[in-house]
Amino acid sequence: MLLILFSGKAEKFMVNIPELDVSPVQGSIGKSTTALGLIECTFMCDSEEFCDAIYYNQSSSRCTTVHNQTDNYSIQTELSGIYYKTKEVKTCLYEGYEYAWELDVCLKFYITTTERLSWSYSRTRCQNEAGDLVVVDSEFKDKLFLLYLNHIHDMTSVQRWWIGGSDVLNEGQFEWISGQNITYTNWDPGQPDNASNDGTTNADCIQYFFRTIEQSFAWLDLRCDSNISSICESRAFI
Ligand SMILES: [Ca+2]
Ligand SMILES: [Ca+2]
Repeated sequence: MLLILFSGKAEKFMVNIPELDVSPVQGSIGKSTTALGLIECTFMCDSEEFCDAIYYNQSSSRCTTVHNQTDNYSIQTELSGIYYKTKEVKTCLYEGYEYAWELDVCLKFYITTTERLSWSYSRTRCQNEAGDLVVVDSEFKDKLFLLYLNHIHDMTSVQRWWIGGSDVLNEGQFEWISGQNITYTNWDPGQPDNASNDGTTNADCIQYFFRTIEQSFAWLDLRCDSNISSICESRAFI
């Protein structure tokens, strides 16, 4: 959704997906190459203007992107370690939201200085746009956000992002705003510590924070009244 780095002309015909045990599909192969995982494979598709679907073979790590695919499969299937996912296009109702086909949600990244707000004000703004702060409840979603945020960081140097989790209700008991317990986590080592990096306590809200040594984002707890960037998610429409 964020990258248009590659564009190519694609022709329609029946193709076999290399190394994958799937029937020929209508379309043409964009790339067929090694990817580190399913996320990297979906990101490869993002970077291709005409990509409509990916096939990812977990055992061989081969990612194949397909252009102009017309066959209509379900959103995601897993067949003996082979993942298939279509790059659907849906509409987002509110301005500035973009459809993330990998997650089937609309996302908006509030980036600029004037857009930086406290956790609760950021949350209210998302709710006014028929959504809420993003809930990062799976490794897939987290890894995808790490790629998005690293990409945005390269362009804007934004280092902090509110997401929809806190221990406001019960100190030490972090939960998502959806009410789900937090099971998957990506805490930076030593976090959460109920402290912010200015030495103050009562850090109750979860942020993605850019770690300069690792050059990647992880979760930290931070005071909820800190004004930082935020990520909203809302339902997509067909
Ligand atoms: Ca806390
Ligand atoms: Ca902390």
